[in-house]
Amino acid sequence: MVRAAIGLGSNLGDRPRHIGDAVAALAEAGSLVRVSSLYQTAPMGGPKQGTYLNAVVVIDTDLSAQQLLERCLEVEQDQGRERRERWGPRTLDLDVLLYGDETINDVELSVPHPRMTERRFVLEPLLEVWPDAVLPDGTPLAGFSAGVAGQKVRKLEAVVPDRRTSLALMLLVVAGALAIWWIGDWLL
Ligand code: GSY
Repeated sequence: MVRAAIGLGSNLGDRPRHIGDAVAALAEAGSLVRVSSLYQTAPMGGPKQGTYLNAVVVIDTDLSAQQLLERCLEVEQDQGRERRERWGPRTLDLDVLLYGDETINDVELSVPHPRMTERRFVLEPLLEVWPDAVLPDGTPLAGFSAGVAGQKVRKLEAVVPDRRTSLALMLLVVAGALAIWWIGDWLL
């Protein structure tokens, strides 16, 4: 069993859905350890294009690195990704960022992902869910955060009201319904 980190990105179509569906599909490639929040991020490189949503998942998997890459490509294809332009907009992009402490330099797969330390849209969600992640030579990834701090990234907080707010909203709805009923009754 190997612990791996996968980066997810989408800037076309229903972005939260593409990311959510990909997380569900990746859960079947091993056992999900953590899923980061969604991050709204400014596009880096390529032509002028829309804002990305990015996230990172950490999984424990029995798949080899090559099998994991193939699984990622299948998930991208399943979600209708068209590879049109290098660095261009995409419905879904999955990158194997880390695969245990392995360094892989194949034609199709480079791990650790060669540009991960330069990209806040990768580092920030990764460190949220795996704060002590390290490169294969033991260098802590947290050490690269300061260098990417100028890049625009916004963590999207889940909009779940706390108990007091939920109660207040419920009371408001009940009071509104009673008021409508009472006014209706009075008018007739
Ligand atoms: O490498 C992934 C695709 N990609 C992204 C991305 O996922 N997020 C942001 N913010 N910019 C990007 N540029 C490319 S290419």
